[in-house]
Amino acid sequence: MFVDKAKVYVKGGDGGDGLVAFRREKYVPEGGPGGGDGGNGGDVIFKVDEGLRTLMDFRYQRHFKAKRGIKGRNKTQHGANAEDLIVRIPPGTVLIDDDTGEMLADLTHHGQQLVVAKGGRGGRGNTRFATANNTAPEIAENGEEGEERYIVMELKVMADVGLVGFPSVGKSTLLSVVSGAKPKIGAYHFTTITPNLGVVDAGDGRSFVMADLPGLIEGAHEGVGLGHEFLRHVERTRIIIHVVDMAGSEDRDPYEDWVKINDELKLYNIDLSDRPQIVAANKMDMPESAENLVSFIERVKEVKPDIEIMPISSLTRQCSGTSISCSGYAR
Ligand SMILES: Nc1nc2c(ncn2[C@@H]2O[C@H](COP(=O)(O)OP(=O)(O)OP(=O)(O)O)[C@@H](O)[C@H]2O)c(=O)[nH]1
Ligand SMILES: [Mg+2]
Repeated sequence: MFVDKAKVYVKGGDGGDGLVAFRREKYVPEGGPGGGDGGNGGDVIFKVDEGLRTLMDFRYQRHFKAKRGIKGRNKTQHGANAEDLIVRIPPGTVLIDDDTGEMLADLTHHGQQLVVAKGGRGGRGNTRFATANNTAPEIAENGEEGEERYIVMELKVMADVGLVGFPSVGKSTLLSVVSGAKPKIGAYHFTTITPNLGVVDAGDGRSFVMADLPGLIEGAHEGVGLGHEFLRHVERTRIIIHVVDMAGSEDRDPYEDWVKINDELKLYNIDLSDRPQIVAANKMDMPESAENLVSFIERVKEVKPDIEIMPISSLTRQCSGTSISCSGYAR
């Protein structure tokens, strides 16, 4: 399963306590204060590792605590600082503070990192409290507590191409034809509930990643259906393949479908309206599709004259286009 969301608890290490101690040396009857400072607690750091692709590991391990600093020692020796705890995360992970909902970071590049919970400072030993009036202080500080919080992690699929469209228009079927992926295909809506990724071989030695996304419906930008959950994946794709059911199943009008989905994309994020888009006019094997296609092309071209419309049937694996999008399909 493709896990793309997780909630974890992080806690920086507590600082080590400062020490109250006095020097006890031969021939020095009244040794001064000698308690050292505690060491700092470790930070919890999230760091991007490009070798990771999912948040799967975070389903099993959800608590990340860095070690505490070592206590101060006598003879004014500092306790050691604790090591930071480095947690590896996949590229494309957005980190959100669960309490405030504040987005902390959007980590995309290998090696990028963020301190998600700072370790506490070590407490000062009694040596530091000595003054002219009080040369033998009996006080020392405790180490500060490490920061703690819950963090929501969201992985945005990093794919070159994203398949968008209403439910049941054939997005998963398309992915299964052009890549080795085996997504679930069903005649009912919302068959796909988490994104599926497939690698498409372009035939010239190059390949790209295609993401089959769950179906969108009207109001998705406000969270209707499975709304936001999926739209955020679309944001990360370089090209959108907009799959439209040309048969107009369930009394739908292919042109209206196309307009509605584009509206949802735009309302969610205005930038998505400029994202390159190819229309896959699917289900061309159905009897009513040919006629629908003619008026569809006419109406779409009025709005977007340059858009590429590719008539296909994922069922019979036929494609009447000429570009590489037809690989895997008979012409
Ligand atoms: N006739 C015909 N049926 C198709 C074609 N492509 C897909 N289907 C059928 O349409 C139905 C939905 O296909 P899916 O690929 O699951 O559709 P989807 O867009 O991924 O649907 P969701 O995951 O629910 O959003 C299935 O019954 C498919 O067999 C096609 O080209 N022609
Ligand atoms: Mg699907």
